[in-house]
Amino acid sequence: MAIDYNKYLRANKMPTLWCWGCGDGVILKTIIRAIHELGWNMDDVCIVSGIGCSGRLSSYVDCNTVHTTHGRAIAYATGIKLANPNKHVIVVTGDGDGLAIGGNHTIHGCRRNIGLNHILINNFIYGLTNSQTSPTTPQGFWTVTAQYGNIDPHFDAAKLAIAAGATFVARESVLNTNRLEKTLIKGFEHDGYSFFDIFSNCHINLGRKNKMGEATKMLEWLDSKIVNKVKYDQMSEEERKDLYPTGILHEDNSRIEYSKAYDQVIKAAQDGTAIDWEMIK
Ligand SMILES: Cc1ncc(C[n+]2csc(CCOP(=O)(O)OP(=O)(O)O)c2C)c(N)n1
Repeated sequence: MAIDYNKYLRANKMPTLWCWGCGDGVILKTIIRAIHELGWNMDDVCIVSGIGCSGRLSSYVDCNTVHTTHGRAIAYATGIKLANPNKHVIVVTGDGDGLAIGGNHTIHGCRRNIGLNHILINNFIYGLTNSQTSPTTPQGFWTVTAQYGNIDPHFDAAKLAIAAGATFVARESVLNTNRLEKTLIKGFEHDGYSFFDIFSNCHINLGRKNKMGEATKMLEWLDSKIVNKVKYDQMSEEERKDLYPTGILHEDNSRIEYSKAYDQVIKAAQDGTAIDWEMIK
């Protein structure tokens, strides 16, 4: 049955402030589809976001929402999850928000394995502030802060999340929303830190300033950068160069979710119950 999106969106915030065709809108719609499919009660959902075009996303959804400060969304979300361990907490950040100014928070959220669903909208640029270099900007690209072309090597956000300890790590793009929806559902159901590196288009502040004059050119560029993990795994090192695998890249169900471990600390403080280190380690 068709989804009644009005049930999920704040009518008084429409239309969105995003540029026409921005991937943020595609991701917003897909998050709603995933929540709908899971049958979550919106009173049990909290969406926390930082600052950036991506940060606007929380304002558009009719549930508990917090539009926080730049780079600090994970810190707010951690507090919300610890106080409400049974709620579904979704965090939305940009690549600048979640990997530059907020990079530390992302690393330590992953390390703790706290049950957050971290959607990193990776558009390879600081979009809101008009094209400054971000940690994922490809080398050679023009940005306001790299007028001769960006020389900085870029971060692989998914590899970073895996190395830091996230127990569900996936990469998808706005080009395939069916896959994106399925992956979001799997990650939302995961009990631990779920990290989604979602490749998105910013055809206005990245594409058209980098010889991709039409919006579709930026989508074609995105398409040329990704390959399904199954195919990627069969490729040689040489063939993999400059390509990113998509799909679920890492899943580990062996570690305790952080708010469950924290619950033991609360009990220890309240009535002296000994912490079960077997469970925690
Ligand atoms: C502490 C602080 N530093 C800088 C800014 C300015 N600022 C706002 S958004 C932003 C970057 C946004 O880029 P990104 O996180 O990649 O998100 P996008 O807009 O591309 O979605 C910056 C630097 C700010 N609001 N607060």
